[in-house]
Amino acid sequence: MIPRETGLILALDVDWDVDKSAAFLGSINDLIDAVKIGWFQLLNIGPWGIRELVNKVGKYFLADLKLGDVSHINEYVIRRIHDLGINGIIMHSVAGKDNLTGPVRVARELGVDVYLLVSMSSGGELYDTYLEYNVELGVELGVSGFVVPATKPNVIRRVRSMVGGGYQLLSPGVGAQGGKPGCAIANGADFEIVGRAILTSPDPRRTTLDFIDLIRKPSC
Ligand code: O7M
Repeated sequence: MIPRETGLILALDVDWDVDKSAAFLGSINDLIDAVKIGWFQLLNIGPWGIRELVNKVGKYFLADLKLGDVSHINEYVIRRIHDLGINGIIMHSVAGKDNLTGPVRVARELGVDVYLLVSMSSGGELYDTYLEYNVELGVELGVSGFVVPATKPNVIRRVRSMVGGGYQLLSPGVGAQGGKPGCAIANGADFEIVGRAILTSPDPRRTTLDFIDLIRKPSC
């Protein structure tokens, strides 16, 4: 599980090198609970760059690969993610039970948290049609939590009411995509995921502090 202090996860969607990323994270390290990395890092600094970044920063790292392949490929990716020192991974629930059961078990054995994507901040109409099925599947598999969009507060409320308090709900779509800071948490999320609103700010630390202020007194 992601240790919760501020309730804020940074989506590090940047093509920066390791040193620039580490310096940026150092400037807001005390304000965020986790760093979400993904294709930007994989395609720009590569696995060994990611490993170096993880070692330098000393924070909870979440790999957002939206993994959704067949079982043996998913398992391979999870093992490699674990080798890089990453703590959690995001998987697509639409991959279905047969493709998720083994990988979630492997992740649990390795101590890697799995967060299941069950709805998307834009589009994702098939996801929303099968929301209940996917959430029940995640509970049955024993995932750590779910990704639920800040742009769809009713979905956050529905998922929270289904799973109770034992699962972490991570909510992207805050800021640049229109989600109001604090609103996802007011509706039942544990963490709000923010990328561009912080990354493109002229004063990222100030902006991060502003987000935290709003998250601390959650409202819509
Ligand atoms: O704050 P932004 O809009 O700059 O970035 C949003 C981040 O959240 C970005 O990293 C996306 O990949 C991610 N995200 C969504 O925007 N929408 C979704 O439905 C799901 C995610 C996500 O985090 O999935 C795990």
